[in-house]
Amino acid sequence: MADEDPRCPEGRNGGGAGTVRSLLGRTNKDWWPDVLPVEILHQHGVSPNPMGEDYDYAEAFKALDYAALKADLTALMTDSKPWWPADYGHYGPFMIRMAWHAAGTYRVTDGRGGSSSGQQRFEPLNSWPDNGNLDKARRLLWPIKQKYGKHISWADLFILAGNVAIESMGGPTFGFAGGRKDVFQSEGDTYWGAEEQWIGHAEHKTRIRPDEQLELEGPLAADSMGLIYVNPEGPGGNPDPLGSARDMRATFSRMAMNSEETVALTAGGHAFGKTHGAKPAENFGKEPAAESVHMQGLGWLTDSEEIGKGHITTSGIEGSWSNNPTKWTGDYFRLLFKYDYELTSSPAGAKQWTPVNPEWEDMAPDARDPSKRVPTIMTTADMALKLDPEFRAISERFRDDQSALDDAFARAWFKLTHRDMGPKVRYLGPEVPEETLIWQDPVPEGTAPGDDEIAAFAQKVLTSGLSVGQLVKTAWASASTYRKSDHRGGANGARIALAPQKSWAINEPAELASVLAKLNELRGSISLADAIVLAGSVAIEKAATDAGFDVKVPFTGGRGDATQDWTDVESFAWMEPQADGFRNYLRTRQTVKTEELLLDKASLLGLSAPEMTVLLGGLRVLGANHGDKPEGVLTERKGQLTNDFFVNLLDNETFWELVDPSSDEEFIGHDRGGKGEKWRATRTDLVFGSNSQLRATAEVYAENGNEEKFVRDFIKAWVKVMDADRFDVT
Ligand code: HEB
Repeated sequence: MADEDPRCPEGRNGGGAGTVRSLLGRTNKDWWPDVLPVEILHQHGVSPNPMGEDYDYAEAFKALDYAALKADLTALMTDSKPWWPADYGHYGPFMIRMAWHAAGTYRVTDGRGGSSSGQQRFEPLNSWPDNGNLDKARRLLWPIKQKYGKHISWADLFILAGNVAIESMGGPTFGFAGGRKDVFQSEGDTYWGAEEQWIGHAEHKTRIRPDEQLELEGPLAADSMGLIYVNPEGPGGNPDPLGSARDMRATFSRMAMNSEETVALTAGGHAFGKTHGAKPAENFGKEPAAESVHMQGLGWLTDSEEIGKGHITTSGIEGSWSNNPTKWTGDYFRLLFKYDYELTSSPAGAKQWTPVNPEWEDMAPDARDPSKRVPTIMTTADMALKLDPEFRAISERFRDDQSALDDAFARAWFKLTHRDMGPKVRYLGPEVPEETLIWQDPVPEGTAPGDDEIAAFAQKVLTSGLSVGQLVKTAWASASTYRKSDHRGGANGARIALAPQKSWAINEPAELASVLAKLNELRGSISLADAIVLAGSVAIEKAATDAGFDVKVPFTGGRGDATQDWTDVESFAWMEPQADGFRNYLRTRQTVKTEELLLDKASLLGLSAPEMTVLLGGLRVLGANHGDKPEGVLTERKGQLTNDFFVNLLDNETFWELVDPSSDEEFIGHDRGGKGEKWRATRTDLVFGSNSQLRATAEVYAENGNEEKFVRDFIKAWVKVMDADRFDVT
């Protein structure tokens, strides 16, 4: 059933059944009210980015001395600093954890999170419980960041440091691509959860609660706010390895990782380093965002004498997984299967698993004193790899075949750290792998049609019998899958003609199939992807001409057509829209207000409020509503590109009533004093009259003298969406 679909992007489980939540949940201001509100300086289009408009990161990256940077990173790994000494004299494991936590916030449902903008530098991530002490890892990198300056972003540096760390300990990597541009403020558009308490707090509840029929709320990908994936001590702190396996599957699948990738990543990661729980957590300071100014952005203060002894607490769990924690070996699986493990407690009181009667050689060196040996450990999440039957089969295979683990780990790590970068054309640097991978959503190169071809096709489209509404809707359906969060989707590739998109309810499969069949018949050698966009442009030009405006819709050809074989159906399935306000579509009522879903969609498309407004008003009068429903079509001349939506919405002579008092989704517009029905509208339409900021924008488009401005602004915003994924030409 649709309303039980765990993929539903805005979720319905937050805080318990029936809860209405806001789009963004708890924000930085709620968690840390005292943080200086620097954002007040960046209103009305003022940018917080000190690099300025002219800075081109891709250009700057090309001038980077990549080999020198890698050599400096390699040297850093074993250059232990007294203010935060390296465990075993090697920062490698610490850097891997930093890189993994930078990438691991990604979720495939809305494409947000991930490493691509360096968000770990800002609240909330810099202060998340699971990111404990990673502030030091970033500080250790500062001299290198300072040295290479504009040529390497923080976001790229985090991931590259992870790669160099793996390589410097003998581990396998698959490649590295640069191209992650830093931003200079906390991303305000990401919903991280509705929790009012951090994990560890007595009131805190895990998000996956099978007893209460609670699944992981969409779009989230971790079992608690502040964690990257699952609670290492087990579900809700219970040392239940099978429950942990269940939660691992739920959370890792939210980033389109299968079980093999999940096992390879976790075991491969835990080949290295250790957990930290040498002292009870009360002995340690607050998170960075809550600390005093003299701490200079560092948090989780540990007494310097304690640091020297290695008495650090991060997760609270204490010990390493392997007897060789700074070397890539098969020891993780060897020990996991060689010993029985018993539940024990760390000095900090965390639940962990210790091998029964380990042999001396299977014990690990002490992090500060290699002459001492200490027992290894497993977390409850690690025990899941042995006790869950499906995970166990994979683990045994990896135990017996090191090269299979090498390959699976290297590939899964590359996917983890690059999958939010979008298509391969965005990759930079000398270590970009040749091989094309299905999760890169590859699209074969296209050829731009010539002017004559375009003109001939346009002529055929106009006499094809397809309506303006059909053509506009198809082009919109194709292009509007784009999301700036992970640069997936978009019109290039024409994946709208492939599974799963061609059968998404939002795309009205039967009608879509007939429009695509017609376009295929007419397009000649033009790619289907280009033909879809071009047909939409032709329709808009006609609609503008019919309204009395002589305008051109700019078209940039050259899109290619993807194949079904190179389309990751499962991972695209997560992208199915549950709502699209631009087509006045709502699958089922969500826990957030329907107009918030429009805002979310506009944000993923990278639109401003004026762009969202002008597009929505234009799409309504062009007839692009899902199922051709009448709501919001506030015009007597559907199919013409006019500002009628705004003029009629803001007409003082109309008043609005609920269609049915049991639902606040649909409304009837009456003439004041009259009873006759004039219009129908949804919440998504009416918000442009009720919200003060959107109303102010709608007024501009309803004003006398702005009719042509409306048409021109619509076309500009339209083309922006059509070309949003054209990294091949920009
Ligand atoms: Fe990990 C660490 C958990 C996955 C890599 N980890 C860790 C810890 C914990 C964990 C608790 C500790 C922290 C402290 O310091 O205290 N993980 C975990 C979980 C999971 C994971 C639960 C899911 C299942 N990892 C992972 C992955 C990776 C990793 C995927 C990659 C790939 N880790 C890691 C490392 C480390 C860790 C490298 C170490 C760090 C140091 O040494 O510092």
